[in-house]
Amino acid sequence: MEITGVELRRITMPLVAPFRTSFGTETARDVLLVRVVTPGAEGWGECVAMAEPRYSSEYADGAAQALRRFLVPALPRHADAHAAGRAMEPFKGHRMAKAALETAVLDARLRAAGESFGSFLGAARDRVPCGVSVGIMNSVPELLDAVAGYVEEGYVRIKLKIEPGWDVAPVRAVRERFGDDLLLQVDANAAYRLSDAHHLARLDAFGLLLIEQPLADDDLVQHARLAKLLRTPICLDESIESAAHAAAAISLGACAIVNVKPGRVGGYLEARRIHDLCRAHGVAVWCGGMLETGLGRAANVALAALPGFTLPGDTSGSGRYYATDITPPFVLDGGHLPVPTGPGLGVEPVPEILDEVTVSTEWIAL
Ligand code: NPQ
Ligand code: MG
Repeated sequence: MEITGVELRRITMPLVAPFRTSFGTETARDVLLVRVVTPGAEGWGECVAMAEPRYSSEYADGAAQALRRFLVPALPRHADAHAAGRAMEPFKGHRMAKAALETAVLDARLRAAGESFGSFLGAARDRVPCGVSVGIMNSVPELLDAVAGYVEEGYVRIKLKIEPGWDVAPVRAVRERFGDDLLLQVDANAAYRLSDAHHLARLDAFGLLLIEQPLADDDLVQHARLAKLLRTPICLDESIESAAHAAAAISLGACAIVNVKPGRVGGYLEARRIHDLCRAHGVAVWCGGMLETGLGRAANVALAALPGFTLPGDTSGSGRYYATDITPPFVLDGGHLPVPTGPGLGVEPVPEILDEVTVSTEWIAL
């Protein structure tokens, strides 16, 4: 497959409501899109880096610079996704930037071949159950209203964002209001210390599916210590940037569950390796979310259909974040999203909508 060039496109998407986590409040999503152009087809990749390096060290402007300066120029003119991955390997880090380019190459290739992402990755089902991530709110009544709305929409699992000062009380309130059958989990985005173990153990009373990334990104050893002090299973997100990290976390006993985000680990190929590794070790995985547009969402839904994804993901409907998505929207049906079946991602941006949200474009000839 001959790649003639790569377009970097910046878009800004307003969020339907502010989304607050332990690392900050977002009101709009600043997204970098990568479009790979070949004579037969074009392919899209969505870079999940935030505008500011708060979730991880990557950020959208930095990812764009890594792409234009190093990653795109390293692409062979004739490349499939594996070759693209190999060509980018000499450059350290910048996994979200690499993931976007690899995804765009893979999408172009699959569209040309008429094969879907789901088929390529090894999807085992045609729809996936969906959870939703609920931000930190100003009050418990406000939170209960938000959760009630999502339960009403059919979400099969609720994830509450927590931080010190917003943990036991909101979890207790949601349990009391919605009962013990609601699938419920929490995500701290690295906001606690090991010295908070006694406090976090109070969450054990609420039958949570898991607690996600309670401690610092770079501290597998302390997560292993914490795991011994909690009954709630630990799930790692920020800590796992590769299959090697996942292997280390599993052998240390740092987690019982892994949140797989293709952007965080450098792409869908590495995400699939983590899935395979975890499955072989009996470690459950689920697909995380980074407020993707329909492009990133399509690929995530395909990934979430792999057999080892045994827990509902943060693969919410488009409407969870955006009033108008750049693709035809993903809409929940009985708590599930359908795995796209068309070639490649199976969805395309709507040109007029894409134009409306575009802030800049840049063409890099190969
Ligand atoms: C998580 N996502 O699992 C992340 C964190 C996150 C759905 O909870 C802008 C861009 C804002 C990416 C806020 C969910 C974000 C973001 C939170 C990612 O930890
Ligand atoms: Mg998380």
